[in-house]
Amino acid sequence: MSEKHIERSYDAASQKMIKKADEENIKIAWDRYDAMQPQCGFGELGLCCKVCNMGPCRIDPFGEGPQEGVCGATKDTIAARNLARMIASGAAAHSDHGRDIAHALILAAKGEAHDYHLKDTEKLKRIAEIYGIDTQGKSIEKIGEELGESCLSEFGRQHGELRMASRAPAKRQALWRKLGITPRGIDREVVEIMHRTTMGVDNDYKNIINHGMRAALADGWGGSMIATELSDILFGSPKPIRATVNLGVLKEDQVNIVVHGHEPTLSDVVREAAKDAELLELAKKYGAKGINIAGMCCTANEILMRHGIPSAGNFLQQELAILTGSVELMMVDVQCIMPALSGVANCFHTKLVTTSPKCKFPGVEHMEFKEEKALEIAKDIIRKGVENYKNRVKERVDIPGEIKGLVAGFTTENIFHILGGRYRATFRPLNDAIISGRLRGAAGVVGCNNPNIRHDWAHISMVKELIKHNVLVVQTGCSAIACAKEGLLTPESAFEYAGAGLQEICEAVGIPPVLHVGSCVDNSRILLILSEAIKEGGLGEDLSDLPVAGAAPEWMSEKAIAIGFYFVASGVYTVFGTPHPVLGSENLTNYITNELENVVGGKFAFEADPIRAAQMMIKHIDKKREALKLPPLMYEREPVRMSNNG
Ligand code: SF4
Ligand code: MSK
Repeated sequence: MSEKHIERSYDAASQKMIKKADEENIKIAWDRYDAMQPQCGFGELGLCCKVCNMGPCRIDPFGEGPQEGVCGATKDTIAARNLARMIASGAAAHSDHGRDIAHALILAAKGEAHDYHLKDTEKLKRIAEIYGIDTQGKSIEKIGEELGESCLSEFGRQHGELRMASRAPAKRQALWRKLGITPRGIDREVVEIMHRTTMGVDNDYKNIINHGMRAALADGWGGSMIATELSDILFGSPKPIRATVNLGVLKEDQVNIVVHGHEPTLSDVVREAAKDAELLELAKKYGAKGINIAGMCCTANEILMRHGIPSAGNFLQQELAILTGSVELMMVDVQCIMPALSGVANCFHTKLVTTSPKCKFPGVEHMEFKEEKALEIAKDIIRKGVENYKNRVKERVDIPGEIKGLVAGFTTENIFHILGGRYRATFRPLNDAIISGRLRGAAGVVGCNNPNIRHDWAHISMVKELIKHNVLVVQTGCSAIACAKEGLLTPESAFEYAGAGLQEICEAVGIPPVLHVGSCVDNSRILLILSEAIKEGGLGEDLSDLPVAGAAPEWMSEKAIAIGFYFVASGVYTVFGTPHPVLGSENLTNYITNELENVVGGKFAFEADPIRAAQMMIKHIDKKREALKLPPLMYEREPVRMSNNG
């Protein structure tokens, strides 16, 4: 393996496929990234504006050229507007996902989508209560329909407050009200960003960002939370489940179908359809031993968490999966789907199929998904994959052997049960572990991959450093998949990597030191875990009192910016690997990385070195422990190193 391939990814399976791409002269994300160098400095610093036709305008970062746009906008205004628009896009993406799930729930409840059933009826009633729905004497279907409609109305709500935001601690809600950033309607806050940031409206960078936080909160405590909760109701709440991850989950002797994107609506039935006797028979006819469904990105996380369907990898592995030469069909829905996929698929026999009216590619077959005919459409898609097996070129098949086991499927509710034991569901043992100093605190490590950082390396290095210092880690998205590939998402990994206190807890309760809580919208689960910890008592009154921190070490998506802002606006210190595009404005940079702490209790930091970033998070956790007057940590020594079988 050459230096170049090793430098690009930490993951051995990916290195092999990157090498193969090189040998076959197939351009993939890293090559396109290199070809893009040097990237636009104005864009990187947030100093380019094209919101009106007097522009585009750019501010000279060296102070020698123009310092104002044609309209007079300063670097502070321009950079803040650009950042706020990133929040708007990210919040829109998550929330539109939530809207689609609400729509699917209504169809299922009305009996118009026969392939779906309301699976978690207990949660249905609990969430219905939050929406003030009287459940007495009503059928499950009626409650489901009313809840779906109530959630849908949250998107267009014009007055009042989002109902889900009432789940935050009282002190936090009061602060949001005082600051005027309690989210009203989900769509409303996103639209208002677009209004404020158009030419000639909001020129005060702080005012722009404060509204950005409101829209981000509408995502985390609104659209994303609706997506998570209604998915649990419709597809079943996850439970801890063992599964496998990495390109090695693809099978040499089976039809491989990869489901990629974000939404669980189609992938959940694809999994069902793959068991169809007629399709299995057809696969045999073509010489395949079966039909293998594997996930990619967050669609993978959705079906991994609920059904243990293997994950072929994370964001930067989508092209690499096709490069194995073993994928008959890749089916995509929405978000994080590289436009380059069609070109790479054309180099192999792989069929790419789009399924959402929101996501089409020129020249790529579109098989539109409709909830009303979910299973039928899923079978049609699989059939296409099965029929494509005969076109597989055996000599080009090259599946890296790397594969790891993991435990996924943790949620706010089941952590509650696991910790409290069988008879008394409670967060008490978690709070007590932190209060007594056995656990230092907790961290959420989430987000994407980005060719500007060695693939997976930052996630894995950061998480190892955190657990070594007795910080319990919760993860979502591509970050969770990265750490799963390193074996960190198994209970056994505690013995190898965790500090002594965390090790004790993992051993006593049988959990991994790194908990996979789902897809990107499931970051809302982390908000609720934090809220439950406050409710349990002994760790302060507000989320900003908790000894916790967040991070997105390899972020690339606008959605990561929205997530970052809803954590910061909820009071959480959050470290990003590479900076937001704001460094061209010293004022804006100072506002979000410094002053914001006095406003909302949380703030951002930017640090590319994952170990240093982890240490910054640990320092912050220790600062919070001190403020809570918690006793010193029980274990400051290095972790006990034991082999997996010892
Ligand atoms: Fe230039 Fe102002 Fe128009 Fe932006 S809004 S493009 S800074 S004139
Ligand atoms: S899929 S948003 S690359 S985490 Fe959610 Fe991964 Fe980031 Fe997409």
